[in-house]
Amino acid sequence: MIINAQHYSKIAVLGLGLTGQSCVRFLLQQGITPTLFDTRTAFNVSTITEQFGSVALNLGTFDGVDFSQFEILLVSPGIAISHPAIKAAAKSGCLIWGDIELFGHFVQVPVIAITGSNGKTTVTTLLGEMANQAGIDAAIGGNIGIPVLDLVLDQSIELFILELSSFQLETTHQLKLIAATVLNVTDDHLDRYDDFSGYVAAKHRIFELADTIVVNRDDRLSAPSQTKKIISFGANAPVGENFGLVSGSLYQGAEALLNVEKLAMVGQHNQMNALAALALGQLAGLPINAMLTTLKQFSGLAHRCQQISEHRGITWLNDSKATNVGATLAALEGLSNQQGKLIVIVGGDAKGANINGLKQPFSQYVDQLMVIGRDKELFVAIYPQAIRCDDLTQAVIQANQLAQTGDTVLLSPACASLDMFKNYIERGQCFISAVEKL
Ligand code: UMA
Ligand code: ADP
Repeated sequence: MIINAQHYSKIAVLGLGLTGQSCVRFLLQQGITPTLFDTRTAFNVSTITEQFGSVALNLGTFDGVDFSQFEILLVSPGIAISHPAIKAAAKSGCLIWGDIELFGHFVQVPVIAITGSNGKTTVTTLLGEMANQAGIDAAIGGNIGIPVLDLVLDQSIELFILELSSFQLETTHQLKLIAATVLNVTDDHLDRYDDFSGYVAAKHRIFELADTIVVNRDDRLSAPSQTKKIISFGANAPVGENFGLVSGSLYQGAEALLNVEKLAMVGQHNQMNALAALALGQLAGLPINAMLTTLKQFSGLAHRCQQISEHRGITWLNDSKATNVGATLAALEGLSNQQGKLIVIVGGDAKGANINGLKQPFSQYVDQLMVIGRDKELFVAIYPQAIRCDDLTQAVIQANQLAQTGDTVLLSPACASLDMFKNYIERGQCFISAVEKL
């Protein structure tokens, strides 16, 4: 049954971050005045009143709040829908939606969506560049930091490319996607899910929404269990219409597309990202030449395995966006052939993840491990010779004392930054400025 958002007027917006504020803006444009809720008592109310005037605003815990008077709860991704008050509202018939679901009720052009534990932002941005190179007015949005409701009414947009998180997928039910991918699945956000299977199930919700799924052949958790049209990518020879890697070149079926030396991005994980973007782009009808031109130009994004300096002949790499084990593994594997010692800085908020998957790669690739942050002892447990540091700046100073010409120092924390920084960007900038001060 298609439920049309335009039939509803009693709507509550839960959470007043980027998403919540975009929901309020959009609803007011539609002539609907929502009731607003945020659990934070220290919330700066003026950010809301200055934009929206006197809208009903409730701050503080949701415990004991009766949401059943509303027809729709628009829940922000930072709020767990397992909260008892939200569950009770759902039980009494209230619809639990996110901004992505509401977007789905209004969007009128094709939509592609990208999820996965790592590579979402890279693939979303890359695909957006490919579309624009092909002369298509494409917009990127979603978890990448651009709320989709701020874009949906823009008549000039011909194609939407959305990065979706597991949190956003939990509250999305009827969005229609021409194509979607789960790039890969490794442990993440286990502070929000009961276990790994809960996280995987949230990611897999994307399969219900899409006509065609782009599957990673090297990760069985990226494949749907239901019958679906599939195009695959992987680090081996492809058959049929699928994408793959043969003797150092990107291929579709038997056709060589591009030697990986010509890719502006580096690392095998980025070769996989390139293949995923090619598959999605082809499903959106993008011409291959425009996509290959983009791959030769797009050198990746800041804070992702980015070389920042060669101070004293030491290579300093900023991979602050490595907020989980899978991303740090990709960085270590990408550096496996480098000459000289490898010094790695890890630690922060592990979000409840099991980090044991790093034990073997640490012993294989890493010459010295420096640990910081709240969960540093988890890393000491799997690598007892790790050096404990008070903070990132101290870790940089100590790494500099240990490193010599030809060595590499990599910040790839395998953890969220929130125990020490506002976000991964602030952490990356702290690393860059500590290196600059050496
Ligand atoms: N919060 C409360 N009480 C509330 C509402 C929020 O304490 O009532 C807290 C949350 O626990 C969280 C913070 O406030 O710590 C922000 O939550 P939010 O839902 O208000 O977040 P937004 O500002 O709306 O940003 C969200 C995404 N944030 C999250 O999923 C936590 C942004 O992804 C996304 O860019 C934005 O919507 C636009 O779509 C950020 C993120 O960290 C980058 N995503 C996670 C990730 O990539 O790993 C999933
Ligand atoms: P996301 O948006 O999913 O967090 P990003 O593109 O921002 O993904 O990259 C986050 C981290 O994951 C970076 O450390 C990056 O080097 C790493 N990464 C990017 N693509 C992949 C991939 N396909 N597999 C594993 N790690 C990846």
